[in-house]
Amino acid sequence: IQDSPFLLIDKAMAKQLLQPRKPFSHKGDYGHAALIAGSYGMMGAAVLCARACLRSGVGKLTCHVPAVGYNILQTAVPEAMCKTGPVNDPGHAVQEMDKYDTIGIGPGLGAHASNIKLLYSIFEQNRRPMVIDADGLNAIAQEKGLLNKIPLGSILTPHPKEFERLFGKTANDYDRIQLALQTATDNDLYIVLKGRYTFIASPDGKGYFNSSGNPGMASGGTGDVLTGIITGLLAQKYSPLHAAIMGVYLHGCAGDLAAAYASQPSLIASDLVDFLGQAYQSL
Ligand code: NPW
Ligand code: AMP
Ligand code: MG
Repeated sequence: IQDSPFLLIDKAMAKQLLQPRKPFSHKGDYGHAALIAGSYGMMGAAVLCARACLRSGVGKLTCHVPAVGYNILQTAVPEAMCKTGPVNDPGHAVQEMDKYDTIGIGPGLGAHASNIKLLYSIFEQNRRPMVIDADGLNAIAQEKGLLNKIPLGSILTPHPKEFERLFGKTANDYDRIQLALQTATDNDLYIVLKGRYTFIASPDGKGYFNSSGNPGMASGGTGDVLTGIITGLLAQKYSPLHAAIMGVYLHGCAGDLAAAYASQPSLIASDLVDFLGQAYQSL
């Protein structure tokens, strides 16, 4: 077991990684994150992602949403700042993206052809590790040239279907894990392959299985919450590996606490945000 490249993410590991708040710190010490998320009909994904990012402990958050989502975001998440393009523009304003500590992109963006141009622009402006999820991943699957433009050390968070769109079909779970490890190593990326036991493939060839979480989390929006948490941790200067480990553990732990408080069937993605504080407290 000692030589196994696979490690288990449990409470002890998360506890070891936890960065306590410093008494004389201020919001500038906890990073400024940007989220590029949401579209007409999927502003819920942006709201969940933003609320999770804030609850993860980020110092400041700016959400880049389409103009149609401005009132929604500002009302649902008053703690976040908000940027939009011109009214009637369905896209996201993405100037000066180098001023943030990190960026999370993808939840609820929608399947627009313009996402490809959007990602090229972000990757040109920002070379720091960032988080890519959902329709951000789908855009890379469509335009494979984007893969080697992703900032090194970035974190990709596909569910199995998104993984398949990106890297192709595999015969079984074991092959998928091997492909994730190979891809992480070849491209210097972290791949968070989501599922019952979420697997993190690290570019050094190590793999990590998360132990927290439950099937109550098989419900719309829970992945958007994970993206917000990991983005917030990256902004707080957790290394990409530690942000991914801490993120998946806290996310699953919040799910377990929510299910214990009520039930698995009734669990909704907002509950994960609401129980994130208790997940931190449990460490
Ligand atoms: P099936 O057919 O259900 O069995 P998509 P999405 C499959 C936003 N959201 N294991 C699944 O299979 C997201 O952020 C907005 C195996 C189906 O074929 C995205 O931007 C919300 N297969 C956008 O919606 C709340 C699995 O993948 C396909 C799998 C689309 O994201 C919801 C579905 O995946 C949502 O988060 C698994 N574990 N999981 C909002 N409130 O605004 C999925 N599949 O087509 O990428 O759709 O994941 O819903
Ligand atoms: P997404 O499909 O992007 O909304 O992501 C779903 C999230 O819920 C991921 O973080 C999964 O790991 C988690 N999840 C989904 N189903 C289960 C399950 N059966 N057990 C534990 N976690 C799950
Ligand atoms: Mg998702």
